[in-house]
Amino acid sequence: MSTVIKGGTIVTADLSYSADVLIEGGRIVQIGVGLTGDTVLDATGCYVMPGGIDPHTHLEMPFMGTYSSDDFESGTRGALAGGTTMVVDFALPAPGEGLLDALKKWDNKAGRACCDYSFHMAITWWGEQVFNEMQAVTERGINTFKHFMAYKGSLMVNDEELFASFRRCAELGAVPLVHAENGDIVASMSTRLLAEGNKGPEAHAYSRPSQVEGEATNRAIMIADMAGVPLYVVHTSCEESHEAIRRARMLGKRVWGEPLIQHLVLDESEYANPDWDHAARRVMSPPFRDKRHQDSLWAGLASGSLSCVATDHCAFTTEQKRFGIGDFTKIPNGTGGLEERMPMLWTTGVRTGRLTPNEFVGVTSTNIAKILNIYPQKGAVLVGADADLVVWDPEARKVITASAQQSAIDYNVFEGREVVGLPRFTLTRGVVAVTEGKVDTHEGHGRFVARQPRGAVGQALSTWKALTEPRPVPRAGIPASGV
Ligand code: DUC
Ligand code: ZN
Ligand code: ZN
Repeated sequence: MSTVIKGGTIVTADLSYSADVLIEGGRIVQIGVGLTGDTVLDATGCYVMPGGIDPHTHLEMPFMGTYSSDDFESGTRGALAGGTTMVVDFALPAPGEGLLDALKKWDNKAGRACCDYSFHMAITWWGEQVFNEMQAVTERGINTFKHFMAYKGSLMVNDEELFASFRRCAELGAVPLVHAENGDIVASMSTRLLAEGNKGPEAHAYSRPSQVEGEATNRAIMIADMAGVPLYVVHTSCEESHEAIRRARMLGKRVWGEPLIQHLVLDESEYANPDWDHAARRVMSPPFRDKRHQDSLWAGLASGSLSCVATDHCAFTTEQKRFGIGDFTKIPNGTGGLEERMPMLWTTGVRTGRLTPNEFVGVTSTNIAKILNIYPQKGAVLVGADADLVVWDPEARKVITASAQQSAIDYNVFEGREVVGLPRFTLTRGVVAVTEGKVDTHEGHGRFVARQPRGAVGQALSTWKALTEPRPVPRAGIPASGV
């Protein structure tokens, strides 16, 4: 059985052109004009693009005394509804738990996924077992390791542990990821805010100003440089962090930054809303920022200093958020966005002229596929690539509302906003999962996507060599440098 997508304009990260796409066995087998197939999908007036890849989700994650409420079924159903055809979730070992044991748990949960998926492995503690198991994890097809520089007392690792883990990543050809916020300062500010009687959700934002993110991003970049490894900075939300990434890239370092759709669209005024539930539903880390930071993120996406747009989808119900009444530090951190990422970015990015359609494809799909080393299996419209595709109707519109969403939670942080640009069809390995808003997904259809290590990286590695190469031994009276 074959499927042909007819009459659309193919839009990739590099170019746009009119052609049909023929699919067989879950893959693209031909691209050309006048193609025929058993099933025809009409793409007239639409763009045919690689399905989105969300590199940052937390589905059914144990966190802050509860579990995030979207699991791999509802989360990936929402993803497909919004044009995303692959998610990368975080396997999170509890402190002291082995990486392979954690991976087993995530394998089980992800068995319910409706679209393809992969994992990053979190390094939440350090020891010989972690060091050894990192190799086994890479052999299982995971080439990225996440480090929390915040969440002191639970997930946070210190600088010594960061350096050791980054060095291990360098040896394995893996890429470290960081949640870059200075956890010591956040903890200290939170204690003080609470002591001064600031207990509401607005204090969450006061406890994590942009400087804590800028400082941690700078520190992580320097540690990665000394370890001779590239670095991926998740949820880049502010100018200070973006500035550090921009500078590092200008100096030839491989550092990537990932803004979230929430930070691009929603700002800190959400926390000033007098409705406690409204503000608490928007508590996430890093918090929403002001327009200056948002403008910086948009500029970074357009100029290429920032690489991917993600969601950090970590959805909690209102009931779960209310664990933090009377103490903002107990509000589970996280917001949803999987279903809205692509339509919202199209509406606020492409329709406003901030991004071209090709740049949209780059930041929602192709760039991350390249960083994760799965291009062109994913992130491409090319013969041989997986038929993870979205037929995008740039004129279709809807108003976002929780009552129509796929997510399991009871509200939507984008409630009431109109989006223009939606999938006419979403295909996951050739199977049509969404037709004009009608979702027809299959639990368990998703497969794990293995990712090979990227291998040694020239420039970054040379820093490590320079630091570790044997130096001339100074002799008495003769300066080693000859100066
Ligand atoms: N930030 C969140 O808001 N939720 C999950 C983890 C994180 O870093
Ligand atoms: Zn994070
Ligand atoms: Zn996250």
